[in-house]
Parts: sequence; C-alpha cells; structure tokens
Amino acid sequence: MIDAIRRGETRAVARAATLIENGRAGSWLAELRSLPVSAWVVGITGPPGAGKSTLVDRMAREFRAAGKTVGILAVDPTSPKTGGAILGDRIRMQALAGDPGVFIRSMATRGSLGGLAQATEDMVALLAAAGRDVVLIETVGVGQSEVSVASLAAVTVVVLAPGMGDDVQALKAGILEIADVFAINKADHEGAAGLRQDLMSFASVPVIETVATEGKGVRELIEAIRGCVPGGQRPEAGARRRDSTSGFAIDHLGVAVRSIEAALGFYRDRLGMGEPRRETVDQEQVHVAMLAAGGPRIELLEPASEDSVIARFIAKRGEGLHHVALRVRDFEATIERLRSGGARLLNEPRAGAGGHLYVFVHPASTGGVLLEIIKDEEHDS
Ligand SMILES: Nc1nc2c(ncn2[C@@H]2O[C@H](COP(=O)(O)OP(=O)(O)OP(=O)(O)O)[C@@H](O)[C@H]2O)c(=O)[nH]1
Ligand SMILES: [Mg+2]
Repeated sequence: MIDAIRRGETRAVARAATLIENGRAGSWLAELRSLPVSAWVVGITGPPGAGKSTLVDRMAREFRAAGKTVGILAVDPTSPKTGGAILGDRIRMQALAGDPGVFIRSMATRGSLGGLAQATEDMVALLAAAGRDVVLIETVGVGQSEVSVASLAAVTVVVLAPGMGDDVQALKAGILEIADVFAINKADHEGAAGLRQDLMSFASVPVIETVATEGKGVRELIEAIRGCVPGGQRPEAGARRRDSTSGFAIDHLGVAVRSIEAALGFYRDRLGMGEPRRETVDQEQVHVAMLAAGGPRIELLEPASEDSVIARFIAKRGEGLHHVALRVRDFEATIERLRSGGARLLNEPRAGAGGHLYVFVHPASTGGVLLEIIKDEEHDS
C-alpha cells in the first residue's frame, strides 16, 4: 500500500483516502504517519460564504499552471455528512475535476472534532507521500476547527469579505490570530478599503485583495503565502514560525532609505516581494513600509522630517541597514540583564506602533549593530 501511495498511483491514493475517512486504515497508516511531509501545506479558512472554495479553485489552477501537483481537502466541521455546501464546492471545482494533477476530497465530522483533525492530518500525510507539491485545506472558520487545521498548515490564509455584517472586532475570537496572510475576497464589493484598514491595524501580516470569481489578486496571494515560508523553502507541516522555542525571534530588519517609493522599485517590483504594509510612526518621525520575509519583515524606513533619527542617520552614513529588531519573550528580565551587564540602552522601554514595548541598544554594545529589542506579546504570559 505504502509503495503504491509513494508511486502516486491514483487508485491506491483514492482507496487509502477512503479507508482513512472511514477510520479503517490498516497497519500502513503508522508508516504513513512517520514519513516526512515535504509538501507545501496551506490552510484556507474564514467565515461561511467568504469565497474560500472559489479562491482555492483559482489557487489550484495557478499552481497547476506552474506545473505543481495539488491536493485539496475541504474540511467541514459543521455537518456530519458530506452534504450541501461541500457538494457545491465539488461542483464549483469541476474545472479541475478532469485533471489528474489535482486530487480533491471532502471531509466532514464523524462524531468528534478530534477525530476530524486526526483524519485531516492523515490525509495531508497521504497526499504528501503521494508526491503532491501543494496541499490546500479549506475549513469554515466557525470555532476551534480552523485552529487545529492551522497547526497542520505551514501557512494559514484567513479569507474575509467586506459587508458580511460583522466588523473585524466582532469576528470569532481566534480566527484573526491564526492568520499568516489575510485575503480580502470580494474586493469588487463595497467596503474592501475599510476592511483593509481594520485588518492592518489589527495585525502585521500581509493583506491581499482578491476577486476570486475573476481570479484577480490570486497570484499576489500566492506570492504573499510564499513570503511566509522561511527561506522560501517548503516547510514541514506544523513547522510554524510561532513554535520557535528559543525565546528570541528576528522581528524585522530596518533599512534606512531616502525614499520608500524608490526603494520599492527594487524590493517590490524587481525582487518581487509584493505589496508592503505601510505605517507612519509619529513618535520616531518615520514612514515605514513593511515587506513580508518569512515571518520576519524587511522594514523600509523613510524620514518623515529632517531632524528625525533616520534623517540624521542617512545624512551621516548614507542609506543602509539601520537596525536589527529582535522579539524577546522574556522582555523585562532581558532588559534587566542588559542593564546590570552595562549595555548601553538608548531609551527606557516605551510603546511603539501597535503598543509593543521596545528598547534600542547602542551599537557599541552589540558588535556594531543598532539593536531593537521588542517585547513579544504573543509569548508573554
Ligand atoms: N462578487 C464576488 N462573488 C464571489 C467572489 N468570490 C466568491 N464569490 C461568490 O460567493 C459565493 C460563496 O463562495 P464560496 O467559494 O462557496 O464561499 P466559501 O467560503 O467556500 O463558502 P462555504 O464553504 O460555504 O463556507 C459564491 O456564490 C461565489 O460565486 C468574489 O470575489 N466576488
Ligand atoms: Mg466552501
């Protein structure tokens, strides 16, 4: 069985999928679970009707056009049978149906959510073992289910649509936090710009507008997803950046530039890093353009006034790397350690954009690099 799966034999894969779904997989399942998952696993979640299936269909076509094989799992935690909605999905995805490079399966609850999560995980392992390059998992974001799917996926896209009746604050707790990328689908509808504003104030992850029915923005979305993958490589399932355990993570590299627009001519247009998220930090008199780079970001810093720190830096040293920012889990203890060790701190901890505490450490203490230390709220208990 395992050999046939690994050769990617369609009938063996389909049979294994059915056995997994029915909870009747044989001893080969343990072996399947032990195989490394080298596929690119992307979770797509969001409220009912946001356009997840339409988007998944378009993304799959885009991947196929790039020569990649695709597995699609439509996971419905809300209904015990593969009924209405998912059947609809199947019909919508008919354009893909005749393509042997696309394997589509729908899965629904069989009693417990835990059972569904396990079956989904096994299905991902199956598709990865069968050599699928990309596995897309669609789940409705209605509760805990999407959180467990997010832990399977290397990158999670949260799909929202304008005018769905509830504003961002009212959305189910948990669904916004798991986003590595936001897709504002139905961007042809009114309210996309407002939703974008809300999302950008909420989280520092890429926000991409899409019109799934027309395939608009799909390529940009895939680029943004790619930007979340460390080093541009396919991560193992579950190898999420948030799981880093050292207590230190690079948050961003700050690059001082005279003009963000000019610099984007390189980073966005020539290098292809995608649209940045923009912000102005009044306190530091700086305009910031943030480019996703696999969890950490590259931040282009343009002076907002002539006597700002960045303006003075450029006047003295020219454009260039201005600082390295580290997110630190144990912020207070770290600052105390630095202080008592005689490191030159440039400011008392203060709140920056988004309310996060930060301190700058002078290059004289760090080997010549201005170091920004940011309190990691996500890990702080
Ligand atoms: N105008 C517009 N309609 C869209 C867009 N994307 C999807 N739709 C429509 O929105 C409806 C719902 O799309 P689906 O892709 O089924 O949404 P879904 O999120 O998968 O829905 P569930 O799986 O039921 O949660 C369909 O009628 C789509 O044709 C879009 O970008 N613009
Ligand atoms: Mg759907």
